[in-house]
Amino acid sequence: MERKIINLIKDSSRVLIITHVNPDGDTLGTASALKSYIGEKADILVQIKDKFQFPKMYEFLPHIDKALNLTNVKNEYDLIIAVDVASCDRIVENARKIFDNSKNTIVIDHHKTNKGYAKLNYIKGELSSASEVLYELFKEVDIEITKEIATGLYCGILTDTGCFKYENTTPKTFKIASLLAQTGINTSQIADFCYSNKPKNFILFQNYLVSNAKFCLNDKIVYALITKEIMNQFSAKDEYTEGICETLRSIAGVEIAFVLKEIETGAKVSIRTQEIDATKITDKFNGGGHRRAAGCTIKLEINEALEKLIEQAKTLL
Ligand SMILES: [Mn+2]
Repeated sequence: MERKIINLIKDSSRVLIITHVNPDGDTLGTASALKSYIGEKADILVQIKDKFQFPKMYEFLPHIDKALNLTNVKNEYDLIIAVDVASCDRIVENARKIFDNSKNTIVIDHHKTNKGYAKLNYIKGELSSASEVLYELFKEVDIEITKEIATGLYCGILTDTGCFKYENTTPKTFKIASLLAQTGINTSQIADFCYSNKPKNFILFQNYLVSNAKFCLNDKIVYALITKEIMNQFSAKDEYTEGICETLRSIAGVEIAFVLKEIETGAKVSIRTQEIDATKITDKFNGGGHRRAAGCTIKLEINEALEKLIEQAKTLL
């Protein structure tokens, strides 16, 4: 399989690497590393939709500055490779047409839910990140991991494991990270690019929400409400809400953390838990996710949605 993929890359004259819509550090890091390997004949496509903005912290990744977007990508490729793209719904608009009409397609991914929608599917659900999957692929066929390739792969692994904190972090993840570090990349600088590069209002907005969080049920439940008014007050972008729920869950004694964000159709909910299965809450509202991190949308006014969530949470505590 690995050989087949590498041969297909070698035999193609124009390659398009597609990252998932509204990209993160894993999809961008993996794309960057893959482009570093393939070289000139490959382009990266970054898809941005709705009010999402390109996450500036990843601008340090090799080749990302020259990435194409949905408006300037053309149908001129004989091989398309989707990286970290769990399903073809995560390829949108004209990019989807280009993908569907392409002679050859490859998926490189680590999402357990990925059913394999390409002609060649290289999916390893047990690995932490798409970057770890690409590392495995390179290793299988003895491709040399240059410093430039390592930069992208390290970024993908670092961000998708939450700095080696999440349950997807295995002894193998550390081993790969160590091998990547041995290429001479500056791991502390990469971490700084990814995590210590936040806009002022991002920190002020998050601190405001944490300081104004409310507790109930003997501090077992904590919640923060993000109204449109608060968003405006801090000129907050959508990505500014990232990480608040984790911060709230990290309080000792807290079992369930909720973050509710006011949207046009009601409330967008993030849930983080300690022992309780978060999907037992989101199932009730047609949401989903993982055992300790899940989400849903509730078509109610934000305070009413909160009431429903607490009601459901009480049955589990
Ligand atoms: Mn990923």
